[in-house]
Amino acid sequence: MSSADRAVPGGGDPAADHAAFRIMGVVNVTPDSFSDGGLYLDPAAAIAHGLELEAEGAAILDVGGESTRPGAAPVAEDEELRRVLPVIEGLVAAGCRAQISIDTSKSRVAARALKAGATLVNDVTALRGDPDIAAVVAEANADCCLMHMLGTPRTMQLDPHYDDVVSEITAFLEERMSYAIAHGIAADRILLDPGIGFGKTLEHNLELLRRLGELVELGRPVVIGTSRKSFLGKITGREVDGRVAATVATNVLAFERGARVFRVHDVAPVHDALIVTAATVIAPWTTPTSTTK
Ligand code: HH2
Repeated sequence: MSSADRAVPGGGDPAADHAAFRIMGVVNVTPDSFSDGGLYLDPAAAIAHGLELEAEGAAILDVGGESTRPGAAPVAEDEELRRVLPVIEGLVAAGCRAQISIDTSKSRVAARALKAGATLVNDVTALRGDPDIAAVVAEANADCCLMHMLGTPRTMQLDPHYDDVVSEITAFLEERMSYAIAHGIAADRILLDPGIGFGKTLEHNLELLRRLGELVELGRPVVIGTSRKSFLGKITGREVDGRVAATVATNVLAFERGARVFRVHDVAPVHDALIVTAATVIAPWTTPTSTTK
């Protein structure tokens, strides 16, 4: 089934569900990502995986060459480029219609990826990691996802503490948005992400999901990334490959609370769950064949 003929709210118009939500499918070109490390290191495998996620309903493909799992070692710039560029080029050459996102904190990787066809920079440091990255995003007039992280991937899970996790992250994202705008990035290009699992305990993650509406009030689309993460394993007792249902639950809940972009590994089940949720909570659902009785 192609992405164009999926059933969506609005009677079959794919634009309708993209207006309600956008799924960002994860394409990790890494040996060490926490749930799929090593599966798509070969560019051909990563490209095929990205196209499959697009066919399943991903509106965005997030291509990453450096793992951010707790304790992950940094990757050299050349190696990161070697991993991601052939994949972005291959997706473009294959006629991929999904927006291509580059998951990086390095300005040179972002610049080369944007030149190759990416139009979104997903920076888990929210433009704090590389002083030149904001200018690269601004220059390309690209979209930009600003994510909250406490510390670095090496240190973030060492006893994270907040007085009020939601108001502190809201203030952080507001400040990062001002920084981005001051560096020439248009406000309407910015996406905001609380960074589930990045320097947060299980309770912090749940509190963020519960009070997501406070982040939505910042006025930019909120991105949520719960996919297969360890807090879901702590609650369900399941290993990474058994966390799809838990991932679906958190994404449905986040949608209902106002999130609009969903970064996931398992696109098909999340897409089905969100079209049903969107049909229920947003648009009146009418099927193309429905009759009025
Ligand atoms: N989570 C991960 C990586 N990048 N970007 C955003 N905006 N939001 C997230 O929640 C997020 C992210 C971690 O997931 P994954 O890419 O599967 O793992 P790894 O970092 O180990 O490659």
